[in-house]
Amino acid sequence: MKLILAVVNDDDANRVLSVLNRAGFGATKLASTGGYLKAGNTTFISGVEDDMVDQAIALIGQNARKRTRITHDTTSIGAFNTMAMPLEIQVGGATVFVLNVERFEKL
Ligand code: 2BA
Repeated sequence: MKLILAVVNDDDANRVLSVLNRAGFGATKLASTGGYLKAGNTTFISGVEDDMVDQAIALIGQNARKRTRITHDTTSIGAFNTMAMPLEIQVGGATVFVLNVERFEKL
């Protein structure tokens, strides 16, 4: 068994959860915050059998869109001045980790 951790945009979270559930995958939805943008996102935890991992990842990928965000990076000018420079970054569709599960119990 594997544990999938998938970080997706909040706007895609309900659609991702629906397709996972419809396909028979159990999932837990957690509210999370991206460390870089410091904006809300959603992290799914899903325990899946080894031979189902690719299907779960495909469903997540098909339902999580890439987005462009503008952030403001602070740049130093000389010793004292700083100014916020607009910076375009691409976020998502999904950041996915797959971990081995040593033991799985429902008690
Ligand atoms: P954030 O950390 O808020 O990152 C949002 C987007 O900002 C990232 O999109 C990436 O395009 C950009 N970014 C992140 N760190 C950067 C940096 N040091 N310099 C320049 N740009 C940077 P994604 O890569 O699609 O990541 C989306 C979210 O997935 C992240 O939100 C974070 O919550 C999670 N994530 C991404 N990589 C991760 C990792 N290695 N470990 C844990 N969580 C991760």
